[in-house]
Amino acid sequence: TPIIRLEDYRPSDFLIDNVELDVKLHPTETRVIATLAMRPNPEGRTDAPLVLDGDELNLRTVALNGRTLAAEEFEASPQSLTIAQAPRQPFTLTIETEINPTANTKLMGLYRSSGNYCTQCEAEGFRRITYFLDRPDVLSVYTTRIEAERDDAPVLLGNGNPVESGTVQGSDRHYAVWHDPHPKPSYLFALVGGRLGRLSKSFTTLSGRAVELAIYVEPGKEDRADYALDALERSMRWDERVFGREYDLDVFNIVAVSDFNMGAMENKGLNIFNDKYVLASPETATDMDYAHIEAIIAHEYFHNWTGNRVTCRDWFQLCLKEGLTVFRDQEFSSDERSRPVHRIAEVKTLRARQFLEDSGPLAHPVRPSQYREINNFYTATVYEKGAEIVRMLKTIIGDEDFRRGMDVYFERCDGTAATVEDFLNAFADVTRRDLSHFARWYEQSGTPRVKVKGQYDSGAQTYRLDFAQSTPPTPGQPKKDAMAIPVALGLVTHDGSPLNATCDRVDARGVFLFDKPEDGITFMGVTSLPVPSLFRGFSAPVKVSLGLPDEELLVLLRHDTDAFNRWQAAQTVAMRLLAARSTGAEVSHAQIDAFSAALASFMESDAQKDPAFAALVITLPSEADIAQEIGQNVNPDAIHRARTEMRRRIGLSCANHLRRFHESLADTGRYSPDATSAGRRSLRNASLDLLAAADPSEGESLAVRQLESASNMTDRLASLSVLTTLPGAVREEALARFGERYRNEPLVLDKWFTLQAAIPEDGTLERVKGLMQHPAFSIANPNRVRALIGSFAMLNQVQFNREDGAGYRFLASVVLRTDELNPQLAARLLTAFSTWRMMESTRRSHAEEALRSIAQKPNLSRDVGDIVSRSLE
Ligand code: DPP
Ligand code: ZN
Repeated sequence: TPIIRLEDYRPSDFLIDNVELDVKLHPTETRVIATLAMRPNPEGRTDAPLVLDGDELNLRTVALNGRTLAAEEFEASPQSLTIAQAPRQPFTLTIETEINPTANTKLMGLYRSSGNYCTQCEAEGFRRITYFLDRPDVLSVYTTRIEAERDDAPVLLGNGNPVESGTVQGSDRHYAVWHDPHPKPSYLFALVGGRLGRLSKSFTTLSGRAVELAIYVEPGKEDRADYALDALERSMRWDERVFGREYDLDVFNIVAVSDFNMGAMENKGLNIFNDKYVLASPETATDMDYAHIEAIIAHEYFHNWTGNRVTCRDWFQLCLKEGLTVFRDQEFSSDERSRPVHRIAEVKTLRARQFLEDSGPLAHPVRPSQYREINNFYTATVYEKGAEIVRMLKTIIGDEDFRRGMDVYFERCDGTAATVEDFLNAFADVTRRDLSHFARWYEQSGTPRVKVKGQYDSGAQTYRLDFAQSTPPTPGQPKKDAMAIPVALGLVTHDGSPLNATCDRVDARGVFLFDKPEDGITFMGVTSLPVPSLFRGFSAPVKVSLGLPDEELLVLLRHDTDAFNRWQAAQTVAMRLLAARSTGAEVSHAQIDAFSAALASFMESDAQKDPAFAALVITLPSEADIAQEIGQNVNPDAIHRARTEMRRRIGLSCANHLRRFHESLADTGRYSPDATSAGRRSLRNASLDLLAAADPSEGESLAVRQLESASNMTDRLASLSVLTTLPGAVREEALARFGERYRNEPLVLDKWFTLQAAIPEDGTLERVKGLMQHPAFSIANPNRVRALIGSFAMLNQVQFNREDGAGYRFLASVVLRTDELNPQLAARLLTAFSTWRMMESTRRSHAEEALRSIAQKPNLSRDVGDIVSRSLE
């Protein structure tokens, strides 16, 4: 397959100013008539043929300025439509295609989900509806007429505002016409037709525009959309308040569908969501589900300005909208919830997904320079590291200049398809700073390592910090440059008393900009030996090594003013102990006891003040995190044993605190998804987990009692999760009853699939295969596949990475099967292999064999072909 390169970008030779679509919906023979008002692009080539993109299309007729073209006047295949002699002045092209939504299992373009019609066009799905210049720098005004059988699809939705609807004379069909006045790229097109329930609310924007907000769901589930609707309203207010951005249409519609490749999609005025990120009730959704719904509703809404009003020139600029919009949704969630707790959650995700990606064969820059399949670049690097870059920019230039730069960016780029350069230029102009060095964050892949050494001079009362940075090689980038790394830092005294130290290299906001391979800074007026608190709030996406002994790090847990670094200190000490234990290094009981004692004293003094934070502090790094820290010759069994043993030790030495939390934070019967209530539940359930590790029989009886009495899904699922760590009849019976109770709730059964797929025992692979036969499982539904197979491969370190290779062979077979139906889904599953090179040699060779067995198959999709070949490179 060809490689597409950023350096080869050139503007489109033609433009499409106006699009009129006439879509006659039919389960297997949908007719689409596209009338395109086109003209040559003044910035394009003057002699170029007109080449429109297609994908699996069936062309019926094509007409130029109203005249039907004869067969020799164009060239058509399912993949393209070429007119060699296109006019050099404005012209109208009318194209009729026929498509089969029922046969569309790729879930790209127009397809059916639970009997409803819906679309997904990002990145290149519009070309599966009609031939088009399917690239984000071609912006058009769309008018869409949708027609369907009234009984089959009573609800008909399109982008923009509704303009007309009615009955088709003499038939049982009806139609609706939608007009979107905002020029947009084709990837933001959407339509929906189906039988849907509706929940709505009126909203008035800051400047007084009346907007009707509506969420469409499976009929009967309207009451499960109220939290999403509330989150939408809060997002709209927040964007007005924090970024000065208002909504710009008369309606804002969200539709929840059950078959969806992504989380959600920001189509103009018509967001389409995976129902997992809309539907919630205390009985069916956990606190984490509520938090995700809030974040994703906000994310897609925020795209209206960062993505839609200002879109991307080409797909290399994906981070321009995604990184920025993730940053915006993170800020929203931080304002709506607890900022430090949310920051820790963000960083946990970043490390688990992006650092992992950056250290393996799929590492790529935030703005890639080449791709074979763009669907494979909707990654943690583009999204999460992309957001970290925006955050660093804000840290470096300060809040006020950041807001001014954003205003300039919106003002300059509104209505255009922009680039990362356009974005950075707005900030460079506002601050008169040269941001060219900072821009390297977009180009250079890999996670920088920062080594820090501290030295105290008690005579001079100075404290010196020496920094050195390096970035390991990544695919295509053997040599790395030094990055511009903002280090937010401070010094902490051993007893927590304040210190009036100063350093002229640290700005008023407490930030040192470390932008050379090596540098050092000196604090003056340091009256006692301090502990440095570095990268406060995780001010840069780097890995830090600082040779402080455990007891000094634990000073930070006690006394740092920065909550992130308090948590980080505990994690660092835990990680040292876990990595050492996992690799057979000597760890004294005294070391573990000292750590447990520090946790116990933290629980004593702090846990009640902020239970959500406390829950994070007492939760050990995951097995996958430990594997990443070890980085080579990984034995997942040894990691599992080490972590289980450490949980047991902490559970034993902190049992009294843990029991107290579990009792005092008990379910009140009145569920509220707010962050404070959720935090209490998370501490309660983290306590239960450690108690069960320390004393399985006590844990089992507590968990069974909680499972039976829980009044909400969070507590119920947490207790079932604890039970899955305790083999035996009680667990099996609890699982069976849960499965029976929720047999008609697919989203709840997904959680049940996930828990079972994650059981770290030898029988799990057979269990997973058995669950694939469960009536609720479907290989064609992405949520089901991710819940069962994805969880097995991504969460179950010991069983996916079985020493006999059976886990790898199983995943390979599912990938091949899925690839025939849904390549995007298959490629996503396949990324579970990205850790294979860090395994010990037996596992490594089994994994390589499994990957080669995939690579050898003929007719792989471009999605899977790309991931498998990069994984083996
Ligand atoms: N739907 C995906 C997102 O919002 C891609 N745009 O991130
Ligand atoms: Zn997005």
